[in-house]
Amino acid sequence: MSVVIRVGGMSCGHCANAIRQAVTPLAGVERVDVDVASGIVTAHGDCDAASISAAITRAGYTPEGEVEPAPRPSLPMADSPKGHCCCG
Ligand SMILES: [Cu+2]
Repeated sequence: MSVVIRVGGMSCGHCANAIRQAVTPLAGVERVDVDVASGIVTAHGDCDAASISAAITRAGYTPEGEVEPAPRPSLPMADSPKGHCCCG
């Protein structure tokens, strides 16, 4: 069982690390994948979307809702989104 959440505000590897560190300690989470390019955070394990969203919010990012854990087409690299970034 995985939880896949779209997250706004991520723009670099530091953002990915911040989210990974926020979500990994949660109960039931075994592994966290962060895809900055497509703005997708996947938490693997027996975990729930609400607590993961809360942790993402605490880390300073914006959970934008759960998405289906389906394989996705590779997206072209978008311009770096403006907005929150831990490293400016
Ligand atoms: Cu960043």
